[in-house]
Amino acid sequence: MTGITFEKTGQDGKARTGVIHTTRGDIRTPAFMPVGTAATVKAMMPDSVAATGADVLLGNTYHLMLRPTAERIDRLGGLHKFMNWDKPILTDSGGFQVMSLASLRKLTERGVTFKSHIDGSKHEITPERSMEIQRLLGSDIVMCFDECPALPADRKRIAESMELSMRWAARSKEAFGERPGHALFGIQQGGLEEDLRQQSAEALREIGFDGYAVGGLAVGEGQEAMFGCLDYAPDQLPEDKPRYLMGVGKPDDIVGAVARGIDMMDCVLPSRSGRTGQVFTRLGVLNIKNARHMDDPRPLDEHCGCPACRNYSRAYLHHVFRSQEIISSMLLTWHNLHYYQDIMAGMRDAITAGTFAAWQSEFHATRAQGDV
Ligand code: PRF
Ligand code: ZN
Repeated sequence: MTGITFEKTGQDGKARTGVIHTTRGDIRTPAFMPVGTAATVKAMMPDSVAATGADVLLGNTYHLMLRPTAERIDRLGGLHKFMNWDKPILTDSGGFQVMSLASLRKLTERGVTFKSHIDGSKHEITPERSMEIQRLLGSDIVMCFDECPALPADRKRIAESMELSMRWAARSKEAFGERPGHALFGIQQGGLEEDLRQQSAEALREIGFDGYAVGGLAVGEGQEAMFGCLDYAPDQLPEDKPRYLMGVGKPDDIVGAVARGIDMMDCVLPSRSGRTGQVFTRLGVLNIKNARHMDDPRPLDEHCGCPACRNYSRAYLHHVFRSQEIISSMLLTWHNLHYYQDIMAGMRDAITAGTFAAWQSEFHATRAQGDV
């Protein structure tokens, strides 16, 4: 009994729709999880994040262990209370962030030691420590501790890394123990090698998890290679459990992943882009910094119901971006997150209606018109 169950309610081709029931509420799938790395989705109040349609947030072991520390968050009543978000939280396990952010990293069978990117202090994460940190944070969905090589990498390196991640997956499961109401997800690795992905899937299935992630993609291989891998990787994972593609992606990556059987995704792109002036719309991407928006009375996207589009012109958004006003990050982040959630809702409805292929054609055709 984990208290977290996945109910598949529809399927159209390989695309699935359903609900993950948790003690903190339902997660409608396909689900996009906004990233709340440092116990905040930057520039957004929690109520606003929920208003965009997000059912679940992603938090990070790596950042929170360094600052303000997992022990402090635990003393203050856990991450949900600390950041005032009462819906589900999924936490990543730390290894991937150590590899991309920390310095003086040393990887051994035991785990990884590294120096903090914040103050240079020395730390260690092992599978056992990652499970302890995620328990102290109180996240609803806990990720196994894994290692993810950057691509391209040679087959030997990918195989050894995958095998290490599978030993760490077994240690993660052991250390996680029994936690009613909390779920543990395994993470498949194996690069772009179909047989290594299959071995990884079998190892994870043997251990047994509440959900299964596809890790090790969107690490430099490009969309075509990623889709090539997603043509088989989700099929290798259990059909009756949620499948989560980690760290993806652009709107067309997300649609392509769902078409291939993925149920959950997370990415900093909509929130980070909101702060750098990059805006995702139905017609494609625009940059609000561009001078052509200076006199434009139109909203970012005529069809969007977000506060930025209902109440403000491109001219205003251009002005506040150029003036480096804080409201610029707030409005653009809100719009981007709203747009991502609109895509997810559109896909869920289309899968339920059995019209996903038509929805996908329409999605691509609208964007191909250009001239955002
Ligand atoms: N493993 C973990 N977190 C991740 C990844 C991974 O492979 C990725 C790869 N895109 C993003 N975040 N634990
Ligand atoms: Zn909008």
